[in-house]
Amino acid sequence: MIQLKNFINGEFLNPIQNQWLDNYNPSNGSVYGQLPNSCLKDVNFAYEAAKKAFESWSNTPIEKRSAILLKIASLIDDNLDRFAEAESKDNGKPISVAKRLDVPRAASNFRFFGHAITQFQSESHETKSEKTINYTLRHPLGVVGCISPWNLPLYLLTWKIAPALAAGNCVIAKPSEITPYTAFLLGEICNKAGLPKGVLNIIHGKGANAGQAIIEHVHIKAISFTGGTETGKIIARTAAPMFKKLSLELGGKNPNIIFADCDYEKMLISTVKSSFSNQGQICLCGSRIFVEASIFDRFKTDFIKCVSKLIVGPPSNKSTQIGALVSKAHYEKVLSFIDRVGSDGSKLLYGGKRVHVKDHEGGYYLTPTIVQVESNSCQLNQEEIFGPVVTIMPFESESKVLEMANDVKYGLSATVWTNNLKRSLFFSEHLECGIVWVNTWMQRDLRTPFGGVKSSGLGREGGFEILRFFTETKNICINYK
Ligand code: TXE
Repeated sequence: MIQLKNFINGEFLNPIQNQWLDNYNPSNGSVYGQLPNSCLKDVNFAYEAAKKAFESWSNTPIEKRSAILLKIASLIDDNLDRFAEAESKDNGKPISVAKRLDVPRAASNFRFFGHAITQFQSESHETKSEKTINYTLRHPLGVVGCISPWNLPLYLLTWKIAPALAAGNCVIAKPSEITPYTAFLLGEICNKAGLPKGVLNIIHGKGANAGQAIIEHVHIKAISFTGGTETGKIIARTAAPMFKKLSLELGGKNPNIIFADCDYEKMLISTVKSSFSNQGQICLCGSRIFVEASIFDRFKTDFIKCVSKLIVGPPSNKSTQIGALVSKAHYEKVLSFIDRVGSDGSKLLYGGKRVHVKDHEGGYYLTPTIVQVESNSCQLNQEEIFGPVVTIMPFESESKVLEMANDVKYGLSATVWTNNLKRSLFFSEHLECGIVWVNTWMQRDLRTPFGGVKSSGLGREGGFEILRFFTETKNICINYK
């Protein structure tokens, strides 16, 4: 049994009330470890450590802060296999995905913000006629909270922690209780890299206890959160009256719009990825596929053919392309959506079945699933399933597909496949979302703003946007007449 601990003030500690949660391996449904079920007392203890560390960390020269972040990045690289194995075991994702995507990206997050902070500037504005010069200072906020989900555990945790630390803040982080393992390993790396004690504190436990204690803490100045929209609402309700800064990256129900004039082969390969990568458990997955009517039948045949070749299997197998879903509860949620197929005119085209994997009988495996729907207003098109389930439907006109793409409460990302420049510019302008990909999917440049509109969230992460979020702006006006 692996027993994880909280990381507070550079030390690995048991939860104060000595309460523990089981940690499950979704590839076979077994309990393989325990994690702290932390409470308000643990959060308060972490806050005291963070508060004490703040004075020194916020005054540490940028070059030194940057060097420590770069060191963390290279230590993550050095421990690629260890991190990837932990991530795959905890989350059920194929080990190949953890090695290729999750862990390298966690290292990139630290590397990127280690460099970005050295280039982060403030502005000055001179008004000659008035003889004034204004300049802007950007101070770190103090102690901030970072709360992350289970789908890309280390990747999303570090996407928040790295900029917060780079900007000179101290952090209390809470990874998802469903996937805590790599966050635990990160503590050790931070000590090795020379991150001073108390600058980063990692608390494990349930959202309703440890998470809620972080968002309710009067002196925690900002909350950066990625997770479900319903949790986002709770966080907003709690933190907004306290005037905390909030960055919320929530759910998505992203359209993937395919026009007949696209580069067909490229689109097909990418659409398989955008539908089923990470078992469809990425907020950016294109779960509503709209196909121009003239190529709908051809697409349907080819898409089913490609998807049927995807290998569902144990995450530890190198050849596995679709691993296990993250937890029993999530598996059941996804299955409940599949159970509704047919009730509203929708038709199961492929998959929709539990997969029994030899020697992993208790695991949460599902065939990638394709459903043809009649209307965009059906539940399958309106609710976030967050699993390996996509819908497809044909469209006749640009105006109709744009209307359907936008007719959903979410607005995170969209993909458009076309070789018509005017059309791609038109859709890029009119799609209601924070990110549009034209003729590609999930190509990420860490300098770009990342986030959504409507129920997909509030604020932007990435690049200088998140460094602005993690700093307080003060303007100074000097009259030099
Ligand atoms: O996420 P939660 P869940 C979507 C997806 C999924 C649904 C629910 O549709 O089915 O959300 O997933 C912490 N105060 N996404 O329930 O609960 C929690 O401990 C403070 C989309 O697993 O939102 C965890 O660390 N924190 C998404 C984190 O919030 C609280 C990724 C996320 O968990 C809290 C994951 C509280 N009151 C799920 N309650 C994306 N946008 O990528 C929970 N938490």
